[in-house]
Amino acid sequence: SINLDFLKELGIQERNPAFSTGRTFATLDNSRETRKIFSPTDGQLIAEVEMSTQEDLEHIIKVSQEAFESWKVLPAPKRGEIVRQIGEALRKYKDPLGKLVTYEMGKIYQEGLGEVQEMIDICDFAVGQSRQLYGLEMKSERQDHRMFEQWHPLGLVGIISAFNFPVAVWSWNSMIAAIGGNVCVWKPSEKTPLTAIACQHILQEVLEANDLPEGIFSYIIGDAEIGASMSHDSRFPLISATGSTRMGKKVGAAVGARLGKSLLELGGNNALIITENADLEMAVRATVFGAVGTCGQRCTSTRRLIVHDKVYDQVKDRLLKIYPSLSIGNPLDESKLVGPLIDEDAVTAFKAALEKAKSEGGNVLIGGESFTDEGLSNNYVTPAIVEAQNHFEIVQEETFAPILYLIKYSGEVENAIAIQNDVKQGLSSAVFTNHLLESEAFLSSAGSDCGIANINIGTSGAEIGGAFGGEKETGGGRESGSDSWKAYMRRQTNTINYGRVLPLAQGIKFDI
Ligand code: UN1
Repeated sequence: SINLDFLKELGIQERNPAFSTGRTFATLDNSRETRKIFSPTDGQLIAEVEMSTQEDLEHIIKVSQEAFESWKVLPAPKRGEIVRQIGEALRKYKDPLGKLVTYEMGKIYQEGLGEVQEMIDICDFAVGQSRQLYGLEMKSERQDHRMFEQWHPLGLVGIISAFNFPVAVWSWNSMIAAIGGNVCVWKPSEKTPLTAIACQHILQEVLEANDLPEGIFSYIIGDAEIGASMSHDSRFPLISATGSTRMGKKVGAAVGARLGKSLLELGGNNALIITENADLEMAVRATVFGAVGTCGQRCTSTRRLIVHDKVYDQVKDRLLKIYPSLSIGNPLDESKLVGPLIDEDAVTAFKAALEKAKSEGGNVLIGGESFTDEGLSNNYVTPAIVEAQNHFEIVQEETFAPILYLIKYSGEVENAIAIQNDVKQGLSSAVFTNHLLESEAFLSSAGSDCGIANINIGTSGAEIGGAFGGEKETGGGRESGSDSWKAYMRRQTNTINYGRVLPLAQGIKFDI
């Protein structure tokens, strides 16, 4: 049995409050519905959370609206200073928070730590960004006129996050939104509420030390109905949602119906291409991390491997040697590389996908079984490799599990790119090649149609400094680095006449 002291260190109790507006947490209330959170690692009950009601949401919105009035006028670099302190606090709690990510979500501890590192990195990034919320200056066509643009905060930003990156994706959104002067309401996945509550305890320290008002950072534990209420509510000018395409279509439609803004980070169906000019050893390593890392539950996970026929057998043999040696087991045990799926439904979906692949003519080469060992939950599986065709219905879908579809191509790299692009999703993509013409073709406007396109790097594991997101059914949103901050701001164009006459644009004469 493992030492659960990290739960206490992070403020997790047996029963946890339904929401918090920052420093203040809702008082526990026995009349509330609760949800029991079991660890996917060992099946043990970790804790219970109370579920929020519509009235709670209403309360949080009111408090957030009030907080926005003071937060938006605080100079951006001062907001950056708060985020700097949050980054420091996260450094302090990196180990316990990484452990909780692992215990509640099931990714291996190295990846749990990596996720907290992404949070720390985005804090550092946001601190710098807080002094760089640049607008452009344009040259006016009129004499003695100055024209420029400014970026102002939007207001309440609703953040709906997924179980697979339970804390990092929230931090990408909230830290960037916060330096821009917005206030954030976070609805974490109901599968992983404890990591959100732990983050709130970490924030609480910083909010208290700086005597900040309630409502700058809130969380609300709720089901899909709470998410839907947020999406329909025009008091949220922006909803940022991460999850399945099915969920994103609902959120996008609800927000769109009120002409609000949505930032959508949805499913991927990411391919890695191995050309005849690839360093095969590197390509295989990247493939394995991409396909089985996080047990295939990243939106950037490698789902399709498109291999040139000249090296196909070699790649296949190599993968079939490596897969049986992958150590599966408790992700807190640092000798393991593959942890569990999030829950038993995910195991069922994994097996159903493999059945569907077989029925469409796919050939399961390895894996696809449940994996059991003493002290483990029922959520462990052996990662699968399936020889398949790109047009299979199941290959066209994102199954959030470690299934790698092996697809053969021949001839030029353009043929592989055509296969890669022939899915509805457009998040991440990669090619392994040491041939300049192939890599340039892949990155050209006729190449990969994804938001992320890598050369000699796998599909997953993006750095926070770039804009993260994808095209087509991935939803089009961009989060994290580059100029993603603009999504959390409204642009205002300003023209100032410092002359003594009133010339009209376009040379229009209008003498009264
Ligand atoms: C996700 O799976 O939702 O690029 C985010 C990656 C990570 C983020 C994944 N940095 O794989």
